[in-house]
Amino acid sequence: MKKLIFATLLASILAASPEIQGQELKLNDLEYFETQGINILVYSNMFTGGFNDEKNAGIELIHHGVRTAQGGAVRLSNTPEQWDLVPAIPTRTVNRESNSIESLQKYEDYGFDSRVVVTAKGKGVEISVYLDRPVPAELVGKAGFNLEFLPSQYWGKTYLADGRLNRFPRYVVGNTVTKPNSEKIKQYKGYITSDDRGTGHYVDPLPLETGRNFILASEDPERRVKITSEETDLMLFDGRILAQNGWFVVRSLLPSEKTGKVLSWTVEPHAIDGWIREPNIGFSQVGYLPSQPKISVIELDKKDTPLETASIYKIDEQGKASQVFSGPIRPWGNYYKYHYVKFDFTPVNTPGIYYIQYGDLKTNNFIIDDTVYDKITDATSDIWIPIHMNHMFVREGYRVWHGEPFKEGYRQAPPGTDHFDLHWQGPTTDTKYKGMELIPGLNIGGFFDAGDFDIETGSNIGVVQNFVQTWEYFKPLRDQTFVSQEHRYVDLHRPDGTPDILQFIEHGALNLVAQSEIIGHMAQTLSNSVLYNYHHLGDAASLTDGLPYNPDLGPYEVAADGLSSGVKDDMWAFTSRNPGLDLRAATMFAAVSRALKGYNDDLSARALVQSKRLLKEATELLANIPQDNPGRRFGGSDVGTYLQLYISTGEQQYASKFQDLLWPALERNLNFVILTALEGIPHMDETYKAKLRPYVVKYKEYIDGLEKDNPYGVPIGLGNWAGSGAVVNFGTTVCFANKHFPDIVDDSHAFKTTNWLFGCHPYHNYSLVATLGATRPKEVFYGNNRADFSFIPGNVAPGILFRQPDHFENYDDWPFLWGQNEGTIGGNTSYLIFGSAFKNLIK
Ligand SMILES: [Ca+2]
Ligand SMILES: [Ca+2]
Ligand SMILES: [Ca+2]
Repeated sequence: MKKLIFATLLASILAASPEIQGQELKLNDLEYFETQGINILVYSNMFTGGFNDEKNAGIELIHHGVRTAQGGAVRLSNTPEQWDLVPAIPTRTVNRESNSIESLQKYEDYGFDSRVVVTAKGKGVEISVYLDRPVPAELVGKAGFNLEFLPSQYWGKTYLADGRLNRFPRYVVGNTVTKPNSEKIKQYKGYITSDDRGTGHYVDPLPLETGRNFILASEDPERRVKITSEETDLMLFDGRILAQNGWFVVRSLLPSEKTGKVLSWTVEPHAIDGWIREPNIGFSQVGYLPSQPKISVIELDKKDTPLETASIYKIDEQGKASQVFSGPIRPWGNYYKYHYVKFDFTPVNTPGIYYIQYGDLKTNNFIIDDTVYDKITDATSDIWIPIHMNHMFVREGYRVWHGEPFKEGYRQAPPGTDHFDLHWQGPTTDTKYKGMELIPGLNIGGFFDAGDFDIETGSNIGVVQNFVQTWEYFKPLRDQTFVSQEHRYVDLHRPDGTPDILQFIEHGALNLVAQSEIIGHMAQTLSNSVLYNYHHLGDAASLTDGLPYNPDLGPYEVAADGLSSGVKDDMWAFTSRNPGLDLRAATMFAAVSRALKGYNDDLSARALVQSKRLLKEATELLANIPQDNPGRRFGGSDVGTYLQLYISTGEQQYASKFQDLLWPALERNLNFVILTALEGIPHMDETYKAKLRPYVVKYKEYIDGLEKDNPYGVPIGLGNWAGSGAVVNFGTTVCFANKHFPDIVDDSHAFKTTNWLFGCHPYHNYSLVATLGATRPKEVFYGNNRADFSFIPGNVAPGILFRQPDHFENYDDWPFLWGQNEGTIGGNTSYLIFGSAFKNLIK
């Protein structure tokens, strides 16, 4: 009876509420369709072309706070991959009268134009495709309209196709056919993403279902979407058949020989009545020092009403929780999509286990103790970095992370090569080697770039410089890794009597010295020659067959002596000379020479020889570059290069050059250059430090300005690669500024960086570092084990990615967006410096 009264009461409330009746999608001021719980974006984010289809563009759906669909566009295949063609979208017109957004989509290779119009229609949108001329004959049966759904948000859930019951598969299992390559739509720049094993056929997935009415996830009100199509069949495909980063694709083919409105879908995402996004309570998952500032930033739905107070509970040894602190919630304001408030619990300073209670929500536990930061770099230095040692066999306990990669070495990249990872080989080789000739001796040392397996020379130079800096500033003697260059063997968690960081310096230097000695200057990169092994997921040692390519053999043939093969999979050295890069290498070699003296005297001496030679040659080459071409003048070298040259050589000319470049650079770009300026202090005289002081004062104004810019007080990047790197750099700068100018920059600002990295940031509150110290680190990263939805400990994710026009995001159930989840050797060694400087600061 009681229940009945309640239900009647509820019904009358519902009937009276205009909120609940008015769930129609509206075109808002930011030019997307919106109702509470639903955002439909129409080309707010474009296909960039750099890496083609990054699964980050097109018509997108943000459904109850999660971006669950993207890629809505006219496409030429069932389940497009990263290197499949994407349409150019030169125009996007917002029409407020008709509540619609219209775009022109062009495939220039085929002279094929279409118009996609998205119109708000009740609780959903109508998506229509218009053609002025029929689909070109070669694209009939290929051109269609696609919309892609995020597998991790739909697997395990049901879908209905014209009433037929189905379930989205957790792992890809589906049917395919093969078709002659002549029928395949060419890929970006003619590259081919798969190895057809000489069959001349490509794989084409078949649909899981076909129908006119689809309902996705009937049982889940947060994910339910209804899609209906009037004239054309809807097909559902599983994009993971061709590529592990594929999505579920809903698709209709465009009809042949028709013009006008040729396709019309209605897409209705369900909106939960009165839905309000759960607050995201940001705090440090690694914990806090008793004495440090402790401020939680709470991210709220703009429709949410902030509470007056929040509390801290302490958990005792019997597991009993009791409230030990309550404090006011203070407003900060709106920042993009959400509203932010802060909760300061600095007075809580007794070591122990705690959680935050905000209304009904309680966070997971965190620790307050003097030791919380002691281990923040251990996973990075003990695990992530050694796993990324190239040309080595890497073991950990029972597990082999990878065998010895690239035993066949590297070949000279042919002149005039334009590469898929944004490298190129100029019109000449700039070496004594001919295109495709083996360059012996390069398969030694070096670090994998990131989630891929190439050696980016510029990045490796920076990495070795980072290691030397860490060594010279902080002298970490930590030894948890066994490294045998003789056996090309690495074993984690096995001390061998040598500080690991010296072994990392040596390992990086072995490759870079080899480049300089053998090629005569620095290569741009040592990278893949074929696209199907560039996207390799798995053991790096199986990326190539380990045998040198022999043109006398047929495809896939192995020589009778077993020493060569007809597989054209060998890696290439891209060798176009860049004197700016050589200059950076010269400074790094000088630093290496200092660091390795007494540990590896031979390599130390060789590094010094290369340093002097490259310095002389690069200086001459740079002098001959026309002065009216300032962009080319430094070509990768920078202010810091001249500081390092001065530190290494003691020659006054480099100190002068450093200062000549430094002061104008500080005027132009204070925030980026000031760290280099601070690093110069121990090597310059007192007047230098005095001259630098006003810039540090200006930097302090910048730090204060960040407090007004965003609720987290750190520099937040809005680019296509999220901004942890800039936050790490900010933290390192604060540590160095505090060291030299403690009266201007106090140490409390450094905690903004640890807070951000360890969980106090938008979208969720997980630690962005795959580290052992956090209660709740992120669970998936874009490492080379990403297909296993896993991570490599110590990785720092780029983190919180901005999507136009107002959405911050970091998927923790989908590793495949590199701009959110990939860690790089450059970024992770920068984190090593920050962590070391930070631990030094709090000592
Ligand atoms: Ca790379
Ligand atoms: Ca060691
Ligand atoms: Ca090979």
